[in-house]
Amino acid sequence: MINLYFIGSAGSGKSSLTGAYAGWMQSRGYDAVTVNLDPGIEDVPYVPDIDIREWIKLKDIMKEYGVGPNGAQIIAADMLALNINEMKEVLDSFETGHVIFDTPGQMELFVLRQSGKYLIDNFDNNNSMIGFLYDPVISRTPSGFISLMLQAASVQVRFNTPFINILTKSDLLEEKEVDKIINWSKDFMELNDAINSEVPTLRTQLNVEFLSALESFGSSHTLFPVSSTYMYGMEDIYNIAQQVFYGGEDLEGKQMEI
Ligand SMILES: Nc1nc2c(ncn2[C@@H]2O[C@H](COP(=O)(O)OP(=O)(O)OP(=O)(O)O)[C@@H](O)[C@H]2O)c(=O)[nH]1
Ligand SMILES: [Mg+2]
Repeated sequence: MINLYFIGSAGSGKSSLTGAYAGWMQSRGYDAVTVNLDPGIEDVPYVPDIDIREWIKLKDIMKEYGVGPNGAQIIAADMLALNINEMKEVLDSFETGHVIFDTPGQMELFVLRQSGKYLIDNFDNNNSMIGFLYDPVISRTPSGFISLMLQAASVQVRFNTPFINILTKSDLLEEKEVDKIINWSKDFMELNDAINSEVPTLRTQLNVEFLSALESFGSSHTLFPVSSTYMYGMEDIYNIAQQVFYGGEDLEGKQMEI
């Protein structure tokens, strides 16, 4: 079983991608289960098979603890850990090959507080993978792009699982802009030139060594452009997951054939 967690800054497209990717998988005849881990979500762009709101509701927490929405999010994040066993039981009943997790909007609550890590570890860390989402609007400038790289690195340090970097909503960018961003992810000299022309004063602080440290840190930073609206790039996510866990053999595809 592969557990894929979509993690990214608020509004980066996690919920839409969860729905789009699950839909793509189902259209190919692959089995996939979706899990909503965001207790504050209101309009879910898919029908979650498992939904944290069955156990935790943000509005109830606000009432019970007399806190606002932000305080309630923190309490909800900590409460997540208490419901893991029950969620796991429901999940086991699906007997599925793929589980797609939509994580909460406030990324740091899932990434930094103990319960996110506890959840990933308990849902089988050996088969977990993180899809880190790069917001296209932030990725447009070299400084924004580097900030997201740093964020991705901090998520990787925290969870230490295989990683795929995804440029979401790429339909919002022009094709040449997408190419430029993908190039930055592959060629650090280009990114270095770009940041130096954007912010010349950074030349001394944020130099080639800094970028190459980031480069050597991750196995790969290559970004894969996707669009949940136009349903493209889904195959890349699937192929990477197959490669990471089954060495490139499409085992699930084979099972389908049998
Ligand atoms: N054009 C375009 N818009 C998209 C795409 N994916 C998501 N969006 C839009 O981006 C906004 C945020 O998408 P969500 O999927 O809710 O993002 P999220 O990361 O789950 O947001 P939070 O959970 O609130 O942090 C919504 O208005 C979506 O309609 C895409 O591929 N293309
Ligand atoms: Mg969401």
